[in-house]
Amino acid sequence: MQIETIPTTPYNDQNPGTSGLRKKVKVFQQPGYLENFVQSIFDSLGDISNKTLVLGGDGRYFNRVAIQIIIKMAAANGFGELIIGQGGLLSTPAASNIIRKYQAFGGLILSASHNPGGPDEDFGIKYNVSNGGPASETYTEAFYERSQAITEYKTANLQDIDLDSIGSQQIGTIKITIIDPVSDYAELMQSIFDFNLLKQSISSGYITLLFDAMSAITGPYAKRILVDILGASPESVINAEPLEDFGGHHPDPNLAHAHELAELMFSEKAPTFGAASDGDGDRNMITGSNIFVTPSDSLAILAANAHLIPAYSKGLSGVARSMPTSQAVDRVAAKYNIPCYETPTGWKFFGNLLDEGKITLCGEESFGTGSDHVREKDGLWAVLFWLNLIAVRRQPVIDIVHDHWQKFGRDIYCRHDYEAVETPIANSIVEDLRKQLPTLPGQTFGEYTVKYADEFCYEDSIDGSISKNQGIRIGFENGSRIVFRLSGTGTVGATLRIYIERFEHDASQHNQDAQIALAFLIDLAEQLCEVKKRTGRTEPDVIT
Ligand code: VG1
Ligand code: CO
Repeated sequence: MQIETIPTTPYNDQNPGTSGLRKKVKVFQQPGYLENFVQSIFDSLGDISNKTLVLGGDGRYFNRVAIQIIIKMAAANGFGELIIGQGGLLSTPAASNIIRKYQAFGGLILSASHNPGGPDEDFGIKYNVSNGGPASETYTEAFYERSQAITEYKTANLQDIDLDSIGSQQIGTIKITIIDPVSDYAELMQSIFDFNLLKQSISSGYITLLFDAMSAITGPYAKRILVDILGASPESVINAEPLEDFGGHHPDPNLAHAHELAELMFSEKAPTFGAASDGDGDRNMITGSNIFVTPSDSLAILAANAHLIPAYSKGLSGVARSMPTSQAVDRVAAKYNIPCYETPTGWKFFGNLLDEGKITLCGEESFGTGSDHVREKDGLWAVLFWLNLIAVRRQPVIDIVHDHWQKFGRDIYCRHDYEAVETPIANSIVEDLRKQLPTLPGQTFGEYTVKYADEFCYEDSIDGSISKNQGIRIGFENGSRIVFRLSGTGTVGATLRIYIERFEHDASQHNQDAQIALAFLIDLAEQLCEVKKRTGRTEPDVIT
């Protein structure tokens, strides 16, 4: 195996965001761009000689090309073994599981998650550490810093590897193992949920379901688990073939993008349960006949019912949610007398809490839910959790949700996204909000009096690290909140996210449409940030 050292010069934009480095494919295709970033990661990891690296992606355009490049670089940099998903495929939660199960040193996951794919769309790459979770900011800052000073990268002069044949081969100093991307994950799911009960509920017809894989990575996982193992009909998994461009759609599970599923769930032909996942399989959208479950409510409901699931029957050590996620799960934690943590947006902030056993479940408003079984959010896990719940409680989704609201009250919630806003405008919106913060507390708008107005700063209780500027929060005396933050995953301009919530205790008011119930706060948010006025837009691009 001949190792070559290739001279290179830095790119100035290799700063990872909320979840890895995401750019247009064309950016990644520039000479040395991917190589620089991968070498910067390898250079920042300490001793990697003879270590095992897991490698796989969501199958989007450029996945296979990138994998071949990384294989050669991993070999040249001294890794001892590569574990790669067949066809270069691994969902994000499956990669997390493989890293943990095979005690790998880390993993590279190639994905831009819910962002569209194709030659003119997005690609991404992130590094996960040995606990299976996304690298912390200490690492990602080191990767960026290294990328600014890089002068060369190493690659081995190898033939392309056949990614489609399962098995191991030794090439020079490196062993390359191609694995079935699904089987370890399917085994893990069987160890968590009551598969016998699920099989019965499906074969008896009590549960009918539809899962939309959105032409992304979860197709093969859903087919194996839901159809082959649990016996659902083959038609219950739609868009099951991973496509390099996701069929030209956004592989983002929400009512706007998973419209085929959404339409069916609100029709007379609706099955008991409907769900969708995203590009890399870590998100979930949960629906039942005539109801869409907001991710914040879903987290709270899973927490309140976890004792009904075999793996969580002993109860939860604690729960956590990202800051903009609604406070619904806080109410469950208070009732069960378990700790509830509030972290910045992004799964990497849950890692320490999970590793230390402080929390069992955690989630984000952005369709992400997970537990201590891996160190990533997990779309199909959430789907199976809900199915297991329906099977145990023998209640439709709508009743489970309404019961929950009855018991805990409803945190009416929505998020408005303004995408591809010109960066200077987005920055000035945030700066002007920042300037208003000291003047807001004590001010009253209608029936809402501002209790606090600040910028969220997180101190990790385990390692003491501090993450500043994690979103602007305006909290009211009655518990309502408006949160503003800029996305860290977009690739065009800036995306402003506005998160709005209000608690409603009165059960007679629970069945309102969130946009109507939150209309006053939605207007107030505009009054405070003026995004419509400054951009000339009349509506958000996406409402979830
Ligand atoms: C978004 C979500 C965040 C999530 C992140 C990665 O980040 O808001 O909750 O963790 O995507 O999800 P941002 O910075 O754009 O708001 V995924 O499914 O892209 O790995
Ligand atoms: Co994702």
